[in-house]
Amino acid sequence: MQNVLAGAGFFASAKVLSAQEMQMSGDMPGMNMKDKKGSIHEHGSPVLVETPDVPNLPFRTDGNVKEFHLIAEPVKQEIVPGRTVDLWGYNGSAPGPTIQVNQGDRVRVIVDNHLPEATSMHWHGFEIPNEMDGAPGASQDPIPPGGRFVYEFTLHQEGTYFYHSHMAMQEMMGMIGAFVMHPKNGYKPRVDKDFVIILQEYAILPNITVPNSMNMEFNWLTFNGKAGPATTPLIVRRGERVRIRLINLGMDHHPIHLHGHQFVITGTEGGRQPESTWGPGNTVLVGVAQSRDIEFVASNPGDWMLHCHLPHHMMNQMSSMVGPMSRRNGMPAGLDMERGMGMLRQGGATSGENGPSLGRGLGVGSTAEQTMSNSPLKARNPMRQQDMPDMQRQGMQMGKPEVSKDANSVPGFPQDAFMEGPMMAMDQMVDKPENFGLRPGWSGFMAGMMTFVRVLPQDEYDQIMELREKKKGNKPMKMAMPGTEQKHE
Ligand SMILES: [Cu+2]
Repeated sequence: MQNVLAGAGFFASAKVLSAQEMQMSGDMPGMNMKDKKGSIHEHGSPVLVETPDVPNLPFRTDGNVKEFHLIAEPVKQEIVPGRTVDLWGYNGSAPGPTIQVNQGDRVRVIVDNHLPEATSMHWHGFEIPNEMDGAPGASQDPIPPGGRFVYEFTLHQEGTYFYHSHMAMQEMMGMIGAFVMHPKNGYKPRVDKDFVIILQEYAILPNITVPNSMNMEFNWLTFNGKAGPATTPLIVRRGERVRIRLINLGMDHHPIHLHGHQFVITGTEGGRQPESTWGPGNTVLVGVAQSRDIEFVASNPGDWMLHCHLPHHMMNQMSSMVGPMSRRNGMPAGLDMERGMGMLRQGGATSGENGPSLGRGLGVGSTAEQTMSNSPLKARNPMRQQDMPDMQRQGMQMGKPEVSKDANSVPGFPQDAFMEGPMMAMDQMVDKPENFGLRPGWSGFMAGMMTFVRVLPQDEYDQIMELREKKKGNKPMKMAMPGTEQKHE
């Protein structure tokens, strides 16, 4: 099992290091437990964590030091099929690659800055010497564009930590990555599967690829840099014990909810929590700058949703109602999306026209919504017939409009941001081994911070693992490192 977990992303970010540098030593966390007397049976060997859609960062060994190399750089990232955006991240990925070490390790991280502006790397929650803290101005000079800073420290902690740029606006461009410290003595009870999910949010207008890091309303919500249905489900065998490590860096707190199971919160951004604090739940609030480890026994077979429960975080490209309506009867069309959301289309954020207007509750953003009566409306054909073949050619599955005949007489219909017309699914466009066997049309109902925990019987589990191996053989880069194709060549 460990090989499967270690394989997928691990060699993928090799691009970062040159061939000689890529000395893949055998002492990855979890692996070296084996040659220590009795530790496997006593404590259970820790499983490597898997960060779906994000690679692991390889290291080289220099004496007793594990040396990692991170490059802060602009990243092209496809968050759903057809929506590639310009983020900033590390080594071609936003969030950056996951670092895994063992408690007690001496670690060196070389940080190169390939951004057009200064950056700094903060090791969130690490108990390390002050000069290694990465607080710009306080503990070091910012790393200039083209510059490098070498961090080195010994880690006595264990748990789910992370690294991030300590420039506030860069955090909102994607600059975070997971940093897992495996405990010297394995946690009890041991888990069979261990996942990391990083929660992020972006404000990106249609036809624009750059997040507005100043905006306070977010219309793209991601798990590991992907929005549903492009997120990759967590695949587990029925009966396995599962840990999911949730990390949040953004402007919002996210209540993450799991269907079909109760879990316990076993860790925070401060490491493992005593078992006496564990109580059952199914929703965990992951606040900004926090991490939460949850654990459960996957005893209930099926495809279970795991998602943020803020309603607006279960949507993609959310926008206020704009433009001409397909249903209207004396109803104003409202203003354009930018003004509705308080976002800028042209000019700098500090320009005369825009400056005072940006942000939640300020200026035009708070006044653009027109009052509209939800009075009875007249229905029109919700989808122009001539548009349908084109969308189908792109892999969209068009269903039947699910609107009742008397919809217009029901107060409250249609709702703001309601996508009128049939649900659109894109099962084929997001096809991957982990989605194999999902209910046809499933993708039409997944958006934003949503994925599945798929609790599978042995045979279905094996089938997906086989497909995964096959796919890895075909095009490992694509699967392990989204966005790099565009970036590095
Ligand atoms: Cu949320």
